[in-house]
Amino acid sequence: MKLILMVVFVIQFIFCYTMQAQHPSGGEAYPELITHPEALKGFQDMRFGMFIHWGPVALRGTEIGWSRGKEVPIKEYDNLYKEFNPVLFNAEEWVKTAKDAGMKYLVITTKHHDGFCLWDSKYTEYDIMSTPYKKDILKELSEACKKQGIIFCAYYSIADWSHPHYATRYGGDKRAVEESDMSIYYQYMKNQLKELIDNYDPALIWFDGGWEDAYTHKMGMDLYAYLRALKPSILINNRVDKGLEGMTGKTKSRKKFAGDYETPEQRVGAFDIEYPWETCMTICKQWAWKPNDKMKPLKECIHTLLKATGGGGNFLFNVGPMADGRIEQRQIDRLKEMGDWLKVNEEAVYGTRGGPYKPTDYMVSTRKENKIYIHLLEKSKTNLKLPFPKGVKIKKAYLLDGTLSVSFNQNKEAVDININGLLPDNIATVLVLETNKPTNNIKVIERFNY
Ligand code: FHN
Repeated sequence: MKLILMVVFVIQFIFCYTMQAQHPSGGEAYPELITHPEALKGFQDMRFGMFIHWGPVALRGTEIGWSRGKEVPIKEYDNLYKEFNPVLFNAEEWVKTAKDAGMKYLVITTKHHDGFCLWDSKYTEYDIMSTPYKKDILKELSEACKKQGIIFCAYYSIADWSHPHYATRYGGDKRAVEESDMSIYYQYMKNQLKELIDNYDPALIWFDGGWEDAYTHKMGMDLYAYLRALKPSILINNRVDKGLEGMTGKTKSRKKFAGDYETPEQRVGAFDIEYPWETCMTICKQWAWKPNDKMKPLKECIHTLLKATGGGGNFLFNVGPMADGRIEQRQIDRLKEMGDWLKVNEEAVYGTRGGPYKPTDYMVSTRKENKIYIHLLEKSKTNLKLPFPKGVKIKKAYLLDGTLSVSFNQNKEAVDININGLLPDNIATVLVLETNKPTNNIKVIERFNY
């Protein structure tokens, strides 16, 4: 009997593992590599993360990297680190801000295009240990994340305008590039990335800045394979390679290029529940801190989160801390408002996947186990007539916040739903349809007039 049970268990395990969507992720040079299934599931279950763009440029309030040689003269920009002393930096507070927002992971610019490193790197003096602050930001932040249960992740720029062997400067910098040797710079990157993995154990590397021709498709695939060999469960975005079509985040050919997920930027990605993606967006206008920058209203922040999750993606929302180490109180307050909404409605976000209804201006949908969550984005829309798949029976319909009663009438191909009263939440109200079977396999419902 025991042997039979063992055999059954092994068959079930093999079936489950092979049934998980297997995403080729190593590119054409490494067809055997696939995205680590459990790591990907964990990433997608988290749905919502904090992006942080920070560095000595906060002293000037201009854009990180891009203001070098424009609003800030190059020599001045490259010497800001000598003034950088974020004495009010408190890793525990930053992580608590993410946690209070309902964010489950945190991605920080360990090195942006300007080349300044927020950690104690053996491979350069242009790092946090050369500033008056002299403390390892990444050490403090990764430890605070671990302590508070937030997943620590590292943004790393391939573009590095301060490294003598990085192949190009950029528009603002008229200096001729020394006889750069990209193979030397490539080894520098591998050394630093190994440092990051060995010392701070990020769950994910968020690459950026791989646009120059001198950084090749082969380099991208080799770097992906190198990192997966260092840490098999690590996730790596599609910007490690050359597949990115501009800022769309869409990879030209998913098998040809390396990367585990796509990265549409400053916009909600297209509906896609087959391939993982994450929208990244700024809470203000600028990625790095800017005085009096225009901040997004709460409704837009939450609707963006819901449209991303309803579309099958994650949402990585960016804050830019100030030079003294604090995140602006108004940004903290906005994120706390998002967290308060999520506290009531978190079941409809975390652990869900997009669909089955494609997002509209009035509603998005998510699903998990035997439930479909309809996120109603307009208060006036209280009567719904939605196509509904044959063979799936709705057992219960109710508002997640329990405020109003709901009645429904299901026929062979549709369901009429009536919410008795004006939707209470000015931001979004979640309607739950509890069914008689799992909902994740319901085919996508494209057209419906709601
Ligand atoms: O040039 C960077 C920019 O500064 C910022 O880091 C964004 C975030 O995704 N990525 C690049 C622009 O696509």
